[in-house]
Amino acid sequence: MALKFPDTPDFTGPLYAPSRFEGVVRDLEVMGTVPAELNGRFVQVSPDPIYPPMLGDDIFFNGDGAVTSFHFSGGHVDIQRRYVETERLTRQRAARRSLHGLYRNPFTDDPSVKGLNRSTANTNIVPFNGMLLALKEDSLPYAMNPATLDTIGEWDFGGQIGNAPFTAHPKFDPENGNLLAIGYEARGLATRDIVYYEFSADGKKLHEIWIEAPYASSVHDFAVTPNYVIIPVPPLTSDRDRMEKGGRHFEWQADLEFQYGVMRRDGDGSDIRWFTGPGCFQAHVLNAYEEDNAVHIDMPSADGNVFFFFPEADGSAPAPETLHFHLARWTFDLQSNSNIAVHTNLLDLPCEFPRCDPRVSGLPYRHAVMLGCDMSLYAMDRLGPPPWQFFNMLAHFDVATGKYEAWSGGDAECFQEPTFVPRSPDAPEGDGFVLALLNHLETRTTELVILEALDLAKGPIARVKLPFRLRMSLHGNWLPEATQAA
Ligand code: V55
Ligand code: FE
Repeated sequence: MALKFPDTPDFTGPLYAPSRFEGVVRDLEVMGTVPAELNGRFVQVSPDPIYPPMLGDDIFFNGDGAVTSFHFSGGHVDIQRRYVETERLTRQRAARRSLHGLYRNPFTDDPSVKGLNRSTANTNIVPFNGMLLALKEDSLPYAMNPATLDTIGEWDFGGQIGNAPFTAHPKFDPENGNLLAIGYEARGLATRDIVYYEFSADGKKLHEIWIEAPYASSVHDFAVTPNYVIIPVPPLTSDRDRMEKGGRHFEWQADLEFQYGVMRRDGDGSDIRWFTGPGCFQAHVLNAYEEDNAVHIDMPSADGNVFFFFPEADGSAPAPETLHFHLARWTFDLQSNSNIAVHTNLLDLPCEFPRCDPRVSGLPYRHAVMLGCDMSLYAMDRLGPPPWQFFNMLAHFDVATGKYEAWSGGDAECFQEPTFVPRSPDAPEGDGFVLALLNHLETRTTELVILEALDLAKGPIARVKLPFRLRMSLHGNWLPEATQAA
């Protein structure tokens, strides 16, 4: 029987051809020196389809979650890769084929998986209370063992929450390690309901707030400051009727404004205020903080729909190379009666996958690490147009001075999301290391590069060579040794 992935951009080439393997390699090759301070695990997750798509083609966001874990100890690095054993994957393995249809459209699934958990657990993986939580924003988390990557199972916090979807971008309160999360479409497909939760570091639910967004849309990320929760609602809407007719989960609606909900973190949601800004595209939050009677949120922003696979109703989407990106700050003045989100352009350069020092999450901050893109450094003549989500710069941005410093991995290379690791628990903000996967497009190989966050231009202090290529991934995190389960 033939088993073949499609010859489409989402399944071919040096960045998107599926990797699909699981395994362990001890003592990876290292060029340079892995800093002795790095003891722990760098864990990240990639959508990596295990079977060809049931409907002939599919989007990157619909692949099965494959977790890659780099274990650092005493300058040595081991790697382990395993799939999250979701219900979806278990069913596929038994049938030896894909059983799910369109991205987040259960009406297009094979009848044999009707009503089962659809999570791919493919978007982010975070440490929590001795476990890893593998996250997809349409479902509850899947818990995994951080040391073995064994899947423990769907995680509803020991029955403390219902079955509502759980964000792939939870936050940690740097004050106490509390886990802060939202779920959207929280009362069913395409509902406007959003739930906010706060859990203690040892797993007890401390607070729960329910609100309704102005419209049902993709709330991919959010922010929490000491007193406020900020919920960005983009003009990327969902519609149950469309799904029932076999259509897409999300559709870009160019006529809508961007909405930002701001509510007290200790309240019941009745105080929520909706601020509006121009209908731009924003997915990820760099950071947010309070200043006097205002709240700021900093987000990479584009002037049109980046997700061309969720086009407008007429099927249109701008060509990716025509979009203009910048780092936006949106300010919400809580004293004023105005509901306008006030815009500041922090950095007029393309950027995505932004990270701050986790110790200043929700607090005034200075240092940002992110990916950038400089097409003039890319060998277009040799390689042709770049793959989607092509970022060839690893960048540090000083929010206080506006200084931007970046390292290019080469003219045929691109990065996956960077992670910042503080040099030590009490090192100054921003003082530490940046870890990022670097894909070599021409040789189809992958390295993990390690740089000094405050001297990126110097290039890697260590390159960890992988004896295989890793597919493009989404998000990951650093787990210091001390936080790990026995
Ligand atoms: C994103 C990714 C997703 C998803 C929704 O990067 C939004 C944004 C990997 O899946 O389901
Ligand atoms: Fe994301």
